[in-house]
Amino acid sequence: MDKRQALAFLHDMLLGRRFEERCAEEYMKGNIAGFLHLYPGEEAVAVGVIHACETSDYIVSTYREHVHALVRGVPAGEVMAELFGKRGGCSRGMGGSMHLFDPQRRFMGGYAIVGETYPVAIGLGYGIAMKDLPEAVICFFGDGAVNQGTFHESLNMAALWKLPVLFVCENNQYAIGTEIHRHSAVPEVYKRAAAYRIPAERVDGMDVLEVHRATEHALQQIRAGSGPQLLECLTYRFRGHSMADPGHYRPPVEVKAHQQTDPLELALRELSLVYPTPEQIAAAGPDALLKLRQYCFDQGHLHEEGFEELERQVQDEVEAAVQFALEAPEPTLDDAWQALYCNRRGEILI
Ligand SMILES: Cc1ncc(C[n+]2csc(CCOP(=O)(O)OP(=O)(O)O)c2C)c(N)n1
Repeated sequence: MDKRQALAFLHDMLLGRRFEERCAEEYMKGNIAGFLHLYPGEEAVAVGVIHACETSDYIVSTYREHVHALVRGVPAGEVMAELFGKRGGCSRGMGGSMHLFDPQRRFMGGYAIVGETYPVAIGLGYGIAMKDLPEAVICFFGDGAVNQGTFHESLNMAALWKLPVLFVCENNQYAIGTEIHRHSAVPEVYKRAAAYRIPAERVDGMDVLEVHRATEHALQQIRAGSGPQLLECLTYRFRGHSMADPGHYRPPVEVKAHQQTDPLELALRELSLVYPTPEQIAAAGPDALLKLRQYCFDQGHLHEEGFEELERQVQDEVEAAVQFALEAPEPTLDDAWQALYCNRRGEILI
């Protein structure tokens, strides 16, 4: 990977982390209402996958989608304004955190319903196949979404019709408080794709370079006309499921312990249900952001001062996004009507 690309990855991962931390602060201040699902820990997936896409590809995401939108190029101010419910938001303030949209950038949501992303991706993929275009659809979903009926229906159709869809499972190993081995008879998500003869790979979702490589490879196959692919990215969220979830179900050194099989370790996990402190999380790793920073240092792409400069630049971007959101006007009643029904020409029907 060349320097320009490595630094672009680092910038986007850092922006994703700082943006989300700021969202938590703004939520506590009351500037953001409703549900808020944050992404710290999982940045390598969004950055690795979306940087491997063309601008003509479509992205369909979940309710944990702020960073997907940012990496796709939706301006941070428009994402923040949407979370604030303001008119300057990318969904004109009427979608909120779980419904970010930017069709111009082919960012097709933002969905609150678990398993809702698959049929949308299938529809987009079908449209591309009918027109025989060299485009693809990225369909993000969580590990908890693989037990929805839509998963199986959509994989079946995608395989049958050879649709250009890359299914990307962000396996952070929890569906709210339920660990994957407690909700899934087949906890290795990538193995499920075999039922539909869809090629699948499991990668370390904490390693942005690996995610990027695997996505590039899968997209090459898709563009060559071989039909859908599935990528399972093993990752971990550092916070609770949402701002309403303190995550008390997670044992103290979870980040370190979750892949260990030592029975003593497992017993301790059962006994001590205390949410890990930020220090424990930082000490335990692996943190994809720190890993990439070290890679940039080792390759000579960056030095300590350069990283500090990047940190400042990202903080400024986040600050500007918050200012934009604070100053943006509220949506009007007219805006609400306009968002209901329209025809293909955008004319309001009610
Ligand atoms: C159809 C449906 N059922 C239940 C819910 C409530 N719910 C919201 S998030 C969630 C867990 C999903 O976990 P996962 O797919 O692993 O995604 P993650 O939150 O870990 O990113 C559930 C059950 C919902 N939104 N939609």
